[in-house]
Amino acid sequence: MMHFLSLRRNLTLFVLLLQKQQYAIAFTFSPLSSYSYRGTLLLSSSTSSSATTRLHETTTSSEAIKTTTTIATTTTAAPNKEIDRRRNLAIISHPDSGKTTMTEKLLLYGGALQQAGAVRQKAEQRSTQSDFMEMERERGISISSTVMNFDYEGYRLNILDTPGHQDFSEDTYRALAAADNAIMLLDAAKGLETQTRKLFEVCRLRGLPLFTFCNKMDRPALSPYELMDQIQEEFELESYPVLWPIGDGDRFKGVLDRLDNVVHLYQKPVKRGAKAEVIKIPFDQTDKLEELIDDQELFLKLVEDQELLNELIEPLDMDRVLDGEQTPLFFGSAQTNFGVQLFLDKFLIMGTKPTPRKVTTTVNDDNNNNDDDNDDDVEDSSSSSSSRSKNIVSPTYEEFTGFVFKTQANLDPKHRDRLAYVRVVSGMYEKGMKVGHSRSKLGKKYNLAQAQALFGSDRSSIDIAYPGDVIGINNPGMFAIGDTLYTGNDRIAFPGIPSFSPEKFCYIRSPNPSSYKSFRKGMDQLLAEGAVQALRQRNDDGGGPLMLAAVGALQFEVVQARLQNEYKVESSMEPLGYTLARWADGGWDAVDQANADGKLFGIMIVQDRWCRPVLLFRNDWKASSLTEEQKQLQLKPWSQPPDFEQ
Ligand SMILES: Nc1nc2c(ncn2[C@@H]2O[C@H](COP(=O)(O)OP(=O)(O)OP(=O)(O)O)[C@@H](O)[C@H]2O)c(=O)[nH]1
Ligand SMILES: [Mg+2]
Repeated sequence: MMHFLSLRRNLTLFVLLLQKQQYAIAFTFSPLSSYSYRGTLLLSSSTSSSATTRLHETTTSSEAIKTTTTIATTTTAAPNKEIDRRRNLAIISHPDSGKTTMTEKLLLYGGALQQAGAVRQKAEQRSTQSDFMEMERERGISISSTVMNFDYEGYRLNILDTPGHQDFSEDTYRALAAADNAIMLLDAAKGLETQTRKLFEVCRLRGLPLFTFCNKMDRPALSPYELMDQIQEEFELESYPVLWPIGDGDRFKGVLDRLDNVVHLYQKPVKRGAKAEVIKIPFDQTDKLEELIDDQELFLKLVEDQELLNELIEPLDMDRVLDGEQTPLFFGSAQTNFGVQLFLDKFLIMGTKPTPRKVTTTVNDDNNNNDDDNDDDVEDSSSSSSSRSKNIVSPTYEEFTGFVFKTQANLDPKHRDRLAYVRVVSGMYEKGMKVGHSRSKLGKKYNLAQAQALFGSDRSSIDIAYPGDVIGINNPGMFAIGDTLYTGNDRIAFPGIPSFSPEKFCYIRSPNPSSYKSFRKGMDQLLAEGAVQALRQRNDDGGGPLMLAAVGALQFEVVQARLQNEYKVESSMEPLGYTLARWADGGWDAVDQANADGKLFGIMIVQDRWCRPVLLFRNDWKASSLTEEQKQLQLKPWSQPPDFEQ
């Protein structure tokens, strides 16, 4: 109970922070094919224009955004056709709902894999592309988010498979920062679960259009109506069933595609990891359909359901999907491949292309600060050449901009390299380009010698990348989560990616002095990745005991396992009885004063990596009363790295 409450609290804090950052919620649509439903044109190019009109409204509704500056550039914008064909998708859910399995099947149907691997492998079966860490394979859970880029049917997809476990929520939230669309997987037997609820809140705050896939229909499932009710009641989100299931468990026969009015009946794949055999039949060929379904009860139920849904369900309206009022709903079974390809094909058409992003800071590198008097209003950031306002960067902005949302070492243990995952927001990445860095001194440039397309732990070199892409770049150490990279004269910073407030604390030591150097190297790397946070005693410049802080205890286990596997060092941990951290934004003077007044009795005073004061508490009550009584401490539950290097 305690744990649940503290997780709720953590989420609430995160939500507040997101609200504070006011992420841009603005979308663009590419022209869509015209599905019709009961005479209503649902996904037509008129949807496209209304979506862009709304973008205009969004961008001009805020005073801050009204003032814009068009800047002279020498570089070229990304071609519209490249932006239009990009789709990226984060897969989220409660643990074990099948995200990694779904990702693997999307790769299979997307033609990126010949044979799908399994999360828990049986003899001779290959493992999945996204769970490649040793600990992930051993435990059958995802620990870290993974990116997979591939081309399919003329589209370029970037899929982000995220961990479901609450202890790794920070990593999942970072991946969501890089996504333009999200798919929420539900275990059809369980419906909405704790972690689904939390992740849904984050998607809503980030304004991500949400697709829903009820998975594991090959097992006994809740009724589809009940699943729709849960989504409606808890999320105030109306579902539009795009695929409707025919039976469940052993009697799961297939799905009705309600947009095309075609039934897809599946056979289990003969070969492990291969695609499923499918028979397609138009819904109105009733005699044939009845014969093929070969189950009188299921056939009659399907006919009844189809009529009922057509009568009761509002038409699919992509504007409402963008507004978080409606979710396209799918049913299937990732493990047996049912419904996966249908989802993929529909998503390419319905998903949004790369969206504009809000900028929190811009500084002109030439000290030629932008003059608001010269400003022009943004017309339509998606198509106009004036594609950067002071506060919004559109994919069509001429300069390259992107942000780091994840860093990871030892993706390839042989090379021991460090990679920063960059989401490209605008312009083009070109091999060897020089970029500015949001936290570095003005005018300092870094050479991006070689970027990589990512495919789990596999990589391939690329010379060019476009908005929407997630690329890996070599990280000599200075690129951290939340950093912005850019070309052009204006220094740009996208909103930082906040850390969570830690609730577990321990000391970590190297028991073996001879391996201390490797221990230190491994720890430095894992801290740079944000696998855990580090705290130290005040004024400790690195020689004293190292304290780790995490959202969940599993993060500590991952640190120990990775030190062992990747750096070959033992480590010992000593848990600490603190349960809450507060950053004292009032600074050291305020902390010293409160301490001198005897107000910090029983509270541990430490510093974070930027030497800022942090107080550790044993209970919520003490933290709340101190926050109230000692306002000059300005206690805050999270840390945000400073925007620019001091
Ligand atoms: N019966 C059935 N099992 C499935 C299906 N999809 C996934 N599974 C199984 O469910 C278990 C969890 O699947 P994963 O793909 O690892 O789930 P996940 O959501 O990625 O889990 P985490 O990343 O750890 O949160 C595995 O044993 C899968 O084989 C399905 O459609 N039907
Ligand atoms: Mg997984």
